Order: sequence, then C-alpha cells, then structure tokens
Amino acid sequence: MTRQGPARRNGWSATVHRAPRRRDGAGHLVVPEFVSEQCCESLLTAVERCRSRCPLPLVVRDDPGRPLRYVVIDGAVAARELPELAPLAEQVRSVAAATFDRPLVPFPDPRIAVNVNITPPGGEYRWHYDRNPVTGIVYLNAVAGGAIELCPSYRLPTLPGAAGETAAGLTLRRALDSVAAAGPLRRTLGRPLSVDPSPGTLVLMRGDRCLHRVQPVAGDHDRICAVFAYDDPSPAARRRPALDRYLYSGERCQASDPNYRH
Ligand SMILES: O=C(O)CCC(=O)C(=O)O
Ligand SMILES: [Fe+2]
Repeated sequence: MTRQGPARRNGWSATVHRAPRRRDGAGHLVVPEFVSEQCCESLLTAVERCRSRCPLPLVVRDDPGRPLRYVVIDGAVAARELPELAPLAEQVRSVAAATFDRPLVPFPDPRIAVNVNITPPGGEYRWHYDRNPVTGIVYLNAVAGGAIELCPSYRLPTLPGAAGETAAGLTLRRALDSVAAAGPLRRTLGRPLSVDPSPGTLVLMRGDRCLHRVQPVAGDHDRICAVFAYDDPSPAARRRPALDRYLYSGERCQASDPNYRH
C-alpha cells in the first residue's frame, strides 16, 4: 500500500492510503488506517458539534429477528453541519471505483449518500443488504463489541430485467434472502468475516450483495462511523419511501420488512 496525501481542503486534512487495485471478485476490502487518528478526532469533534445543534431521533425497530437501534445523521443534515465529510466521501469513492473496477457516483439521493451512524451501548444493526451496489464505511472510534460481520458476495446478482424492482421480484428476493440469511446456511456458505471498529479503518463492500450486520455495542461509549453509499452512473430508479421512513425517522412503521416494500 502506498501513502498518499495529506489531502487538504478548507483547512481539513487527512492522510489517506491508496488501496491496492483489486478485481471485483472478492466483493470487499478492509483498509486499516485509511484515515489518520488525528483526522478521526477532528471528525468526532464535528459530529459532537452537530449533535449539540440538531436533535437527532433514536431509531428503534424491535421487529423479531431484525433488531435495529441507532441514531443517524442523514446526508441532508451532514451536508449542512458536517462539510468535513465531503472530501472523505470523494476519497472513498475513488478508492472504491478502483477496487471494484467500475465507475461510481455518490448515491443520487443526498440524504442516503452520506450518513453518520451513532450506535449507543446496547444498540445494533440487523442483518441486511444495502440498496446500493457499493458501500464504504469509515470507523471513527473503537468500542467494545460492535464488530461488523460480513458475508461478501453472498447474494446472487439480480438478473437483468427479472427480479428487478417489481413487487413480485421483491417478494421472491425476500424469500430467497431469508433462507440464505438463516444461521446454518449463512455460517457455511457465507464465508463470514468480522471486523472490529477501529479509528480510521475503511471497509468497502458490494453493499447489495454483501450480507452484513453490526453486533451489539458493549461498554459505555457510542460507536461512530461514516457510511458512504455509491451507485452506478446510470442507476435504475431506487426510490424506497418505506425504507427511508424506517431508517431515517422516529415514526412507527409497518411490521413487514421495508427492504422488500416500495
Ligand atoms: O455501522 C456499520 O458498521 C454498518 C452500517 C450499515 O450497514 C449501514 O448503515 O447500512
Ligand atoms: Fe448496510
């Protein structure tokens, strides 16, 4: 790995590393020390400043088998309150495009493109796939527990024009996904790996094919990371109002899984 940078924009600086170029096959990449500890510290300070200015909902979804408990700074708030994240989003995008050897753009809905996840002690994030093809996560601190578990490239690619985004396609996908996510199959075929959160570590994955979850956070500290969602330059429409309400609001939601509803 070669050292790049430091990149300087508006007084903010990060020392970043160039990830090795790698073909699509592996489906994920972990880059320790992608961002310097000093840069993580200044981002954490900015996150605290944002929290003190903006009331952020605690998102709690207690559906059986699908626990989700976290606070999220969505991209609309981040664009206003955390401009420090914009250059990092671009650095991660360019490493992700080289890693997976495909052109990538920020997810077209700015609310989804850049998030900060704050998972309190006891919080966790259920098994799921992301709706976007590539996701990058930069961890800003270390906590007890809170490992991310990944089953890279576990989900079969969507057949062009088949399962797609139709209601019938989503129903079929939900059935296949729930069989695949069940413990025995996941543990044998999923080739699971686990990454402890650590300041500056970057995890890249093919988000819509990598089954992943966050284990419950232990100890007394919030687990904080920046999550960047990337898309193909000409994506199919990915509007998902039910999933948006589920992930980004404190409102009550229907019991059925919003990953499989429009
Ligand atoms: O916090 C993490 O490590 C993963 C978060 C995640 O999977 C997501 O926001 O979609
Ligand atoms: Fe995710």
